Amino acid sequence: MDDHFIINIPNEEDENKNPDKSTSFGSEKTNKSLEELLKNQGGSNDRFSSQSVDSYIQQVLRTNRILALGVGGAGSNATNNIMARGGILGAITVAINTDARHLLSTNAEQKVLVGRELTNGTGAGNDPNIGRAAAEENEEDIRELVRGNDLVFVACGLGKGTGTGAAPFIARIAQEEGCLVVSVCTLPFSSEGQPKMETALEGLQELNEYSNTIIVVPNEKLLMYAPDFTLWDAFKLADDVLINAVVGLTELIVLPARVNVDFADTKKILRRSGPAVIGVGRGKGENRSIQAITNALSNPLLDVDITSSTGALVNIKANKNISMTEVDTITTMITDQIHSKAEFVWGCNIDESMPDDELAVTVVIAEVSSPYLSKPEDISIEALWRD
Ligand SMILES: Nc1nc2c(ncn2[C@@H]2O[C@H](COP(=O)(O)OP(=O)(O)OP(=O)(O)O)[C@@H](O)[C@H]2O)c(=O)[nH]1
Ligand SMILES: [Mg+2]
Repeated sequence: MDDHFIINIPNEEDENKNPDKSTSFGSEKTNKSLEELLKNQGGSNDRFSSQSVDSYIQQVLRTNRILALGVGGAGSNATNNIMARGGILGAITVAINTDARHLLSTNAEQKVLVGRELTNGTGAGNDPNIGRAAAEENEEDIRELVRGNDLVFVACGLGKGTGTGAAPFIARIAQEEGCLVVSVCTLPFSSEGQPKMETALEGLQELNEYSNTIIVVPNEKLLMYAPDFTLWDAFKLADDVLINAVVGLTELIVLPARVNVDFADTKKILRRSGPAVIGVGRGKGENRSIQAITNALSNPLLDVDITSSTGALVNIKANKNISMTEVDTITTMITDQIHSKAEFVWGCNIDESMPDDELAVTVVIAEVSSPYLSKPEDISIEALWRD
């Protein structure tokens, strides 16, 4: 995945547009304050703090004004996994949690401990009301964090306290601050019990309300996909989907393209409210275009009906040898499947580092119908887990 990342040198104008926030939310200083908190719970009155992780990378990240927020335990783990792959050059990762111990072990570039007064750094204890109240306690910090960003990803696992309660509140604040909000969330395994799924579905409705676009990853589907996986492997697979959504969309915006999908195009599609799917696929050899788009569209985790979609974005990445016929094959395979009047934007990155015979496709299909976002009274949890 490394070849997906590029470095943009920020210019002065961009610098001014997005002042350095590393002094407020940087990981290193936050870690120190978390350590103090854990040593002496409630003792110090330090707020979350800051330090630059790497000034050059921070500059790069500031240029694009994209934040990837991981909320709660699962969300923070997703930011860890992003960092383990080298981060996303184009977005800043931020972990937000009520759980000080977990936050301390997180490698996100910035961190925010929320609800310190309320929970004293001990987590939201499965209660979304505590999660929401914790985020409310730090409303001004959250506003400061998101202000001036164009696009904010909100990633979380729904079903417990912090992610379920705090993520919708954070999404609302980001929208109020004028950011485009794309949420990516998981739903619990059936083995976690029906009450968790009920909590998750309530949180999902609320999160959807404050997100321009929402991508739902149903954990239970992972087991159908890979029944012999350990829990750890299954979580990692869900994390991959979360990460692909964040990285894939960031790339669509920040990679320089021969035929450019710019942020305005992306916004036009993502501004629509509702569930979306994102697929990433690669192809090799003679049929690389068909292979790449088939792989991108056939991820079993992205379990929704796309025929009613009214907007799609596709970004194609290949070496200079890509032909017009290949572009046509890819775009036609998408437009054939979505609504005939759908708005459709495609772009093409010429990437010299791609092997000659390979091609990669990222596709975002907006406004799809999702069974998880039906009216609550029409949802049967058993059917969702069974089907
Ligand atoms: N993909 C993925 N899902 C996870 C992971 N950890 C937990 N989950 C899922 O996310 C849901 C919420 O768990 P957490 O994120 O740990 O909960 P939280 O938001 O921190 O809430 P509290 O701990 O109650 O404050 C769980 O019910 C699981 O379904 C993870 O590492 N990866
Ligand atoms: Mg937690």
